[in-house]
Amino acid sequence: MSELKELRVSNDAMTDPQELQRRLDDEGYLFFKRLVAPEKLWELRREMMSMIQQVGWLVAGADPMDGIADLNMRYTEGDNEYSAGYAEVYKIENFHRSAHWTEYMDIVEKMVGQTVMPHPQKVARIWFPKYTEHTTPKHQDFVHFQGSFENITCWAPIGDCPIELGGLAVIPESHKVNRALDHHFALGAGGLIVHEKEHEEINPVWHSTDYEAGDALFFPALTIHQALPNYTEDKLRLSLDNRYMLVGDKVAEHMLQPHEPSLLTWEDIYPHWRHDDLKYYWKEYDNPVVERDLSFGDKARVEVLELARAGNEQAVYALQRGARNSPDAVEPEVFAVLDELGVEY
Ligand SMILES: O=C(O)CCC(=O)C(=O)O
Ligand SMILES: [Fe+2]
Repeated sequence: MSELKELRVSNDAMTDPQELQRRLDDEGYLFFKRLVAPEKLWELRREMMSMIQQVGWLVAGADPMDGIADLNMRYTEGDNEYSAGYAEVYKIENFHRSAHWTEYMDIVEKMVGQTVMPHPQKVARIWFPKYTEHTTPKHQDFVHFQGSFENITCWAPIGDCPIELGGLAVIPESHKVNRALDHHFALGAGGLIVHEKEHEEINPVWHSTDYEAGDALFFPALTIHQALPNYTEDKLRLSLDNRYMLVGDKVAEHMLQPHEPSLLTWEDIYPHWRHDDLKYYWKEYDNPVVERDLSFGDKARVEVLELARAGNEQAVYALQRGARNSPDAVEPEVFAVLDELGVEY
């Protein structure tokens, strides 16, 4: 990325819903400094990082708040080892509850001018340093989370997140393409990348910032964004990315389930909670559930095979990882290509 510009801060418009709606329509994102009291994020960080230390991903004996990664353990979504650790973090009640904090809910309601609710599926990202080829690639959230273009993503670091720790970057106004764009295979989280330069109507100027605890970035489902690489020597990046939907709007079936890399069901999660109010809270709402559109992933699965055959290293790695981690779920062709290439798995 050649140059990063600063995100525009919208705290000045926080009490002016019409201005928020205008900026969201016009710029395709809203960014707030200290939307939530930092202490709330620090408390959540202590709980989540302590669990991350317990699963062995942080240096033993160090203060968990510092998030110092054990560099022998570098995992990402798609690795079984990632799933094992993520599952423990995913059971934390306060992590799920944070998406329901009134600070987030109120501001989303103001920016869309309607009643909203968080998707049942909550997402945390635990990003290892020196693992930059797995960074979340450029994409539109619609290809993953689907349901409705009206969904709003909230990305928030759990702690401070300076540029080098790998926060989120967006292309302002990219939502104006007004459609889900073609995405291609990529190695990073989510596995799908969009090439913004293929679309003349997009001005590919990336914006980000040195995030601080309590800051929050919001954007609709079509805004192109990516994570920046975690270039730190040894620090884990910990962040929330949750999605809000209009009450009564469509929701894709998979968003009613826990985030897939956790490999958990709600029945695995709920026994670890102290309160009942958020268990199956969405069942009180009458949101039409729509089938998941598998075409985005299917297209990338064809592409990755072609790329691997042509010797693309990232594609070969992706196939190898699939064959190793979920041998029962991958197509026979994956094994055929790996065998053809003489690659072990
Ligand atoms: O945090 C990341 O690495 C990815 C976040 C993202 O794509 C999102 O918030 O939608
Ligand atoms: Fe995203």
